[in-house]
Amino acid sequence: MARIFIISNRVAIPMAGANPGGLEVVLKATLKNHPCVWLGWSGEVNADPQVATLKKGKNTYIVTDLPPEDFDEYYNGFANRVLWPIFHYRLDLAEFSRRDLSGYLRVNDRFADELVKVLAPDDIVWVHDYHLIPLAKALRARGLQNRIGFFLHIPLPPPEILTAMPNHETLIPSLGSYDLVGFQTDGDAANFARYLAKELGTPSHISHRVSGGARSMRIGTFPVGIETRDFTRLAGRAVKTKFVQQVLKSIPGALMIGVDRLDYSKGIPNRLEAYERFLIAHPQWHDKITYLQITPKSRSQIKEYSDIEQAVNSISGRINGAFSDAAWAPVRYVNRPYSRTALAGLYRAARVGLVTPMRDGMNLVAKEYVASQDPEDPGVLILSRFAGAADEMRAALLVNPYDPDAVGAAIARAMAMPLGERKSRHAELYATLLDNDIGTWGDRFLKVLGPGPSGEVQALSDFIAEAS
Ligand code: GDG
Repeated sequence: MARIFIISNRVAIPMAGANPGGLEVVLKATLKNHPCVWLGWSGEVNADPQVATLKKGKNTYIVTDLPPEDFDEYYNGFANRVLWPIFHYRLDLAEFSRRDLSGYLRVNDRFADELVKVLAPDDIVWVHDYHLIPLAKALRARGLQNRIGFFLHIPLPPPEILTAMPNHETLIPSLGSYDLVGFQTDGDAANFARYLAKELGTPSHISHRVSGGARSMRIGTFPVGIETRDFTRLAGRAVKTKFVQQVLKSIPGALMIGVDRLDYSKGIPNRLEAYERFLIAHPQWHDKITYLQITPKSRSQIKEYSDIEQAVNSISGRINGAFSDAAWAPVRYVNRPYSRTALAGLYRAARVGLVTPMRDGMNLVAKEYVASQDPEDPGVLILSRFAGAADEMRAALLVNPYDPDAVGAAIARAMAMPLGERKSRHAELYATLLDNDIGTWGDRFLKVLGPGPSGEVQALSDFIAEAS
């Protein structure tokens, strides 16, 4: 039986009692339904890097350490200081260095070297995210003819932005070495198609030859979802826990919640400013709303991430300084992670879910918030139009995160929304989530990647036509 090789920057090795990470949740059905080998970085930085192999059930996990220079140049450098900001439309934050690019290519080569040792000819390879764009090219250079797919979890910007990235001419076309490249939204896929048409002349240039026949890359849209029904059940149980009840007892009035990694793409400072505008414009809501922002730290070694931390501390301090009284503070800003159960319970308890990234591939928090609600008394989702999730979640209050007055007005609207409207919006959103449950996402991608014709992938020319 063909194995599925999953390749990603980090590997979520299952351990008893551990909280499943984002990628593990997304890949859960694939890991359950197929024998898989998951290969990636162990998370350890080690001058003498070790490779470890671990078996759990029918799945195998292969993790490699990174030496310090690879960690700096590949992870902190090219992946998170160049690709992450540029793919989130933030050219102003990109810090390019040739050294980082060569570290990035070196780690991709390192992963390719590990893979060729273990891949059999009929294994299927599924590569995840921006850390590993040139991996298929590295594998093809080593003579591999397996089917190889790539899924980008983050947005892909238009060619007008992408072409400002030094060395885009070699990096982006290297995606042509994959058999299938998947995106979160049609807009991302269209941006890629436009890039290829503009930079490479005609779509046919993306075909490439491998010995034994012609192969051409296809592109498709595969929006990531969540385990909707499981999450609803979890939230229903979790809201009754002592922890969630204590949180609710400790605040006067309604709870509004935001949950994001501390990242500039998530728009936390803009969101706090919008809340400040709401508090100024609607004094009647003072001490009737508490905004809980849960924000685990991430990538702390990168300067832009410590800058955002300071900005969020300072704005939340300013709001609390200006509006608090002895019995009420308008903002609770928490810098630590919580368990998935605790989050599910808090989502369910929250009257408003505030999800306003400046740019986001999908945003699973928006989907988790909706899945958590009690259908008889649901809360209201306020969602940025620049999150991939906005394509599907049209019944949310869609907002422009660059317009704090409009986001402030949406908070007021959500707080005052009558039960009937809350229920009908929630029913529509929930039906959308059920339509695109994560249980089928991996199999859909693999079916399209697998041999044989498939009607699910649009022709490149369709995307170009849509984009123009
Ligand atoms: C990338 C793309 C795309 C958050 N805090 C805690 C915690 N979380 C969980 C959330 C959610 C996940 O982390 C975050 O997912 P997002 O989708 O919101 O964002 P990224 O991490 O940026 O993910 C994104 C995603 O990939 C999937 O393709 O949607 O656009 O950027 O599940 O609940 N989980 C726990 N404690 C926390 O404190 N346990």
